[in-house]
Amino acid sequence: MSDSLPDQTAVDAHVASFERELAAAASARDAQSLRDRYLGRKNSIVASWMQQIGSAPPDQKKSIGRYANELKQAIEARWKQYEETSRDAAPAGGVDVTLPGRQPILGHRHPLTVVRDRMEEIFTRMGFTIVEGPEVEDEWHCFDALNMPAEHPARDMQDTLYLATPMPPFQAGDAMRTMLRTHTSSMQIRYMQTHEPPVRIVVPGKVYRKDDLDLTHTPNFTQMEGLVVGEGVSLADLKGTLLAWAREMFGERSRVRLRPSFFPYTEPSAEVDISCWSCDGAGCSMCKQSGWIEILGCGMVHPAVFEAVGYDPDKVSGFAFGMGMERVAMLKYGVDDIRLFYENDLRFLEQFPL
Ligand code: 2NL
Repeated sequence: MSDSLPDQTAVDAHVASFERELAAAASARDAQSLRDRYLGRKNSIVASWMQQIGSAPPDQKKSIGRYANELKQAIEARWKQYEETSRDAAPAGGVDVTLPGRQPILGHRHPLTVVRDRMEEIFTRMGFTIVEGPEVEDEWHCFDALNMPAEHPARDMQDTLYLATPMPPFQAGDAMRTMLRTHTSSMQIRYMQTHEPPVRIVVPGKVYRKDDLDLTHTPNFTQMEGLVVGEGVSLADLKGTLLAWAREMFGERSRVRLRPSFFPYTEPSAEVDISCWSCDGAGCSMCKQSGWIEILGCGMVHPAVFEAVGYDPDKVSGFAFGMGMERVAMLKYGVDDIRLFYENDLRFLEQFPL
């Protein structure tokens, strides 16, 4: 058709076929080469019409020039329209620099980190210092200093993960074995060895026990223990501290109750229940109709522990408590399987607050 004589019929026919082909273009690249076939500087239909002006008889030059310009403007107008609509539709293979940037996928705190951060915030406001310590320990800091003598069942190979390679200063064959700490209490011992009372610390961190996996056990879990030592520190201080924590963590209507229990490192010892935040103590499926939820263990520091670290049990007293943060997170968020915290499944992890 580029050979046909430029006239109104030829202009209309070219515009119509340009429109048809442009509508059928499969990609931005196809559309661009179509445009070049009609409007390009060389070998295009418009270019060949422009060339014909030069070789045409003088009386036809003007009308050929008019039709060539009319064709050029009509194709340009349709091309401009196409560019404007395809910008909104983001053509395949095209990059539109005017579009807003892609939202990067932001990371997300792990639910155990959410709970730990909240706990640290609460205890910091109550005047506690956050202390961390080694996960690889010796038996003295983990057991002996905590009033757990050699024959204590927790020291059994069945329950504790011992390391084959002793850490300095211990040597192979020494009575003192190297182990993964079974609670963070070993760090409270280290802290008392290096600090005089008063003491007010919380120690969060990973602990290890030789447990098999099930709904409520993993071989490592995250603990937070607290320790307060000073002159005249009482059981009332312990209960008041835990009540203040519970009201921050589970709501201001929370009440706490202590039930007698046993730990070698505290005397007296207690299990702590919090009034059910789901039914406010009336009884529901969450608290198994009891109105109370067991959450942690605590007690007054045993005099033997003070003697081990060089404190005088006649001068100072103190309380301690410990809890599993997985348990706190499971209760707070209604998670029924502890293993979910360690499987790194995004469908689980993305359900928690940022
Ligand atoms: C629990 C119970 C507890 C302690 C931890 C402690 C530490 C020192 C002295 C005395 Cl240095 N006690 N810690 C006391 C009572 C309970 O933890 O259920 N933990 C997961």
